Amino acid sequence: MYSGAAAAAGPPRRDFISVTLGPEEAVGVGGYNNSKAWRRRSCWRKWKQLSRLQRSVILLLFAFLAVCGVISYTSMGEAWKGITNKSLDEQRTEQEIPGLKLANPAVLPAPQKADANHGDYPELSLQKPPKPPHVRRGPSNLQIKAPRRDMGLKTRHDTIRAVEEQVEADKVEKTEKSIISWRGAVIEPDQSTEPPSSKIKESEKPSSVEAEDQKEPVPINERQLAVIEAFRHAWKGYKDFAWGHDELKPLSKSYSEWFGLGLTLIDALDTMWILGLKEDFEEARKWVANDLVFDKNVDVNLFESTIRILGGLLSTYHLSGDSLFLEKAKDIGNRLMPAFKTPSKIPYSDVNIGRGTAHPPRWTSDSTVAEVTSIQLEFRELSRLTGDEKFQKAVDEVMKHVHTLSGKNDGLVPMFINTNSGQFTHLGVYTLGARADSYYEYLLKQWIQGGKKENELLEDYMRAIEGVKKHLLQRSEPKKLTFVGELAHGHFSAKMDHLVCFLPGTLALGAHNGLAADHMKLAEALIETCYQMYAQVETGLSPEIVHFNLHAQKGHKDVEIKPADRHNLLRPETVESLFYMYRFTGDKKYQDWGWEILQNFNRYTRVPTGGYTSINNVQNPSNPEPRDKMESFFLGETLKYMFLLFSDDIDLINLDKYVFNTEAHPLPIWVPA
Ligand code: DMJ
Repeated sequence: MYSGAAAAAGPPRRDFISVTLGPEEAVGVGGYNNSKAWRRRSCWRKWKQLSRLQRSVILLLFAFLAVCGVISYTSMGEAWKGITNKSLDEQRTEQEIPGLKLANPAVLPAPQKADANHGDYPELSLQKPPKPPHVRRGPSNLQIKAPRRDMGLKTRHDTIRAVEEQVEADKVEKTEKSIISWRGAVIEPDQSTEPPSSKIKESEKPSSVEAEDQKEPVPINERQLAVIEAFRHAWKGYKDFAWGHDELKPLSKSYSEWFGLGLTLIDALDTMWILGLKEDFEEARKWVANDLVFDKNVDVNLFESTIRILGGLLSTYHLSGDSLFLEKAKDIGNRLMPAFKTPSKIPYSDVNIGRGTAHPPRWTSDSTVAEVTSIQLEFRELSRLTGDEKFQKAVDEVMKHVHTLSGKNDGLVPMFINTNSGQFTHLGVYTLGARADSYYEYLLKQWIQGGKKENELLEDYMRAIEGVKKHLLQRSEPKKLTFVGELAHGHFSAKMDHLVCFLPGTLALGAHNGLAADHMKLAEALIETCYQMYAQVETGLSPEIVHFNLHAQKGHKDVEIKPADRHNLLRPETVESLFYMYRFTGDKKYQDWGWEILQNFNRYTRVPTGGYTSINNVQNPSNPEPRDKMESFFLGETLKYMFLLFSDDIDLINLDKYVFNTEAHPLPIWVPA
């Protein structure tokens, strides 16, 4: 049977077992007797024939095999138990994630804690899918969805691809939805626009666009798409070269800082919302959440930071319903308050928002009249939202004080006011351009914002328009364009800033709100003039300042431009007024004029690598001399008003529900509780 080392050389030693099969026992040799008795007898005989040593060795061998058998049985039992448990785990996993099969369960790492190594293999964890980056109020289509649970978890790569595919699918879904159903933002006034006396409770905050989403969507048209394209081009430049900085320098592919507060990004937030650029909005929102810090040792201009930053944050809060923007608005609002700590309560021009100190410009203790009287819409709204009346009190006091001041000329105000005495300075110069412009605009708009009850504001506004008619209106030659000039110590100057082109829009808004019908007539005449300030120029773009011809001269147009005034800063005022005019008249010529202007911006100010630039010479189409700067108001105002001008949807920022601040940030009109 078994010969052990029988093959070893030399005679067998006694220590070895030698088992030899006899010929009769060999299977297949001779006859085969398979009876049990014979086999039992035969085995016993053999056993007896063995020596004692051989028997002991065989017994020992059996004992050893028996022990091995027991040991291996125990470990097989464990293994069996393990297999049984694993298959239970698999069953549980199947229940949690239907359809999920682990390709190779034995090598999967044990489930980790949510925060352990999550950057590497989040998708391999059998825990819940990751939470979305933030949960926010506002339209559901702006919220970031968590990955679907039924994606299947095979390999890390597969899972990432699945997530990417889902994101792509969501993108397409979002884009399609935005094009067909985005309506901009309208809030229900009775939910969110009570005057400041009643503090807004958490539950009463704006419901954003939900109610409007029920309405039949108004499709976006070709011209609006062109504005979206222009915005995206401008935004690309800002994103690529100036992200988080104040202004893009599109030619040098860099940026400039003014306050170091991401001015362009904040100014553009509500434009992105209105244009339906939700992904760009989300990205910018993240910057506001993570990187916008006001605790900085930096001097900011009170007026500019109020209209662009505070105004931008407040309107974005209203449109999106996202409390992040209100929190940031409160922060900057509080930090600007030291400006009002002056002997006269007329605020200083500059505030250090980190140190909490304020001061006038180095060379004077005067502030600009337009600046101290064009921060009211924003601070009043901040009081209404927070229930803290200090903001409104400070700015109302300025208006009340200015209302009583002497030095006006039939409602027209000088350009400077002293922060110590509270009196106008540099008397005798009157303009509706730089340094005075938005004083007039905010008289009307505060009156509208407050529900048309604050009579002093209306009085001042009406008187001022009479003053404009009496002292500043003239007609040019040869086309007899009505324009608004300036008055300096009794002398009329036929100079008109492009800034004055806010006036037709404001006059039209007043007429729409029930003021004198002749305001609308004047608005129609003035918007024609503002359009001619573009149309009569070689590039089709307006210069910063024009001088009108009062006398017909052969070969001369109405508009003359001085070499120092030839620049164009991508300003919004004409487009702004075109928007109001179209809203209130429905006359398509206003849209056509705006379309021409957009095309000329594209022709002469668009920088191929991203962004638009202000130019130095609107009279030279072959070299308009790019200035290498894109002002934040191009995105905050100019393109926003373009988009609204081309829209036929009066609910896309309904002018009976919203009033725009002077930086084109819409704020709600208050209605009585
Ligand atoms: C903007 O900041 C505001 O519109 C302001 O009222 C005037 N200047 C620029 C745009 O031209």
